[in-house]
Amino acid sequence: MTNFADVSDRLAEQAIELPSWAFGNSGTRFKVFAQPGVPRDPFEKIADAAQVHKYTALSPSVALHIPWDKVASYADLKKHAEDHGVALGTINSNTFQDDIYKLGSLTHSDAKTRQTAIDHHFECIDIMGETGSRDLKIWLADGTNYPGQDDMRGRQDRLTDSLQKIYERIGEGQRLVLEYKIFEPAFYHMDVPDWGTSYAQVAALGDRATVCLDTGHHAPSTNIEFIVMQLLRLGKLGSFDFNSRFYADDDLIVGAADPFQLFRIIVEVIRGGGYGSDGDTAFMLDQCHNIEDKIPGQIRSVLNVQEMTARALLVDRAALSAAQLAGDVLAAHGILMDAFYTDVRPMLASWREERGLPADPMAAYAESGYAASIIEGRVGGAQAGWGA
Ligand code: RM4
Ligand code: MN
Repeated sequence: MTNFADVSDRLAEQAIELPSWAFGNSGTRFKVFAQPGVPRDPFEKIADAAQVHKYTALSPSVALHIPWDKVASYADLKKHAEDHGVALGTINSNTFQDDIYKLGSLTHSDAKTRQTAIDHHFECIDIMGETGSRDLKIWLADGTNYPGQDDMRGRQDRLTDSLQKIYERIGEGQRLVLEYKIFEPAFYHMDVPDWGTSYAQVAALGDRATVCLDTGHHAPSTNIEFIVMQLLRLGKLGSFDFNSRFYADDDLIVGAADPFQLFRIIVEVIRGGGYGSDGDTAFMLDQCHNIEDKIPGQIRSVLNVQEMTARALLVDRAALSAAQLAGDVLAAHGILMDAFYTDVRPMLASWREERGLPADPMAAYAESGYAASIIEGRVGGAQAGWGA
């Protein structure tokens, strides 16, 4: 197997973007449990996200969701982020919470409604100019609940047209990233349900349009690493939304439900040239911490990604290729499993210490007193959550 020492520099290339919304209150359609100390505005969300980076050096940027993270001055928010040692990252659009979008946004049959949704994306692109963000990420809730409700073909054609208009505004050095999701909130059909649809749409746009793969957005038992391989092969894997799931879009801590799947995905990212300085596939989290504390929830998540990345980097590629070419099924499988079963936690603890980081970021955060300080300090105002 590859030595840990040989991969330690590659681990330093890791950057995992955090979602601002992971720090606000969230829940299910049954209940949102408020937590004391939760941020009341985007500035406080950034401050919390910076804590994750402080203890792990893994999360140098924070994604914003518009309008949830609307502020009077994005220059001030950018400066605030930089003062806290992080940058502002992907801008996520939101056309899933306004009444006018009940029957769709970019796919809506009414041209005025479509234009309102397109204008929202123009606003997001303007914000990207101010925040210095590279990516506009689009996830659409568009779809139908009943067979016959609307013309799926017409909706797809309108989507192409709307995306084209948005893409024309995307600047040099910026990207449009289109996320897919199999179902929810629409239950009969989604207008962007799978990677193939997302790929077809972004391929028609051009080089600066790519696909976002959210690991919670597939049917159970989908071979996600195959999709990773294919999109990288096609040069279209723009980003990941990492989270884990037992059933549907559970948005649980990355690697909690199936660490082996996370390993297999990262193996393919590395194989396909999407990791670190090899490529430009962005690693992001898209999670909600409904019952656990949010900052440690995010620390745990980035550490899980780092752990599986370390194991994936340990795969002896040369030996694996040789075994594959020789048709040695069991040897090839064994080489992969040797890396997966390696407990890299002690090595990563030393790796952190060598870089002036705490060996145990979870413990260091717990001992820091930050949680008590935000509970004490953030009184009054309205806590952030979905829709705020
Ligand atoms: C969606 C999708 C998007 C995220 C929203 C909050 O299910 O995963 O990426 O922005 O949720
Ligand atoms: Mn997502």
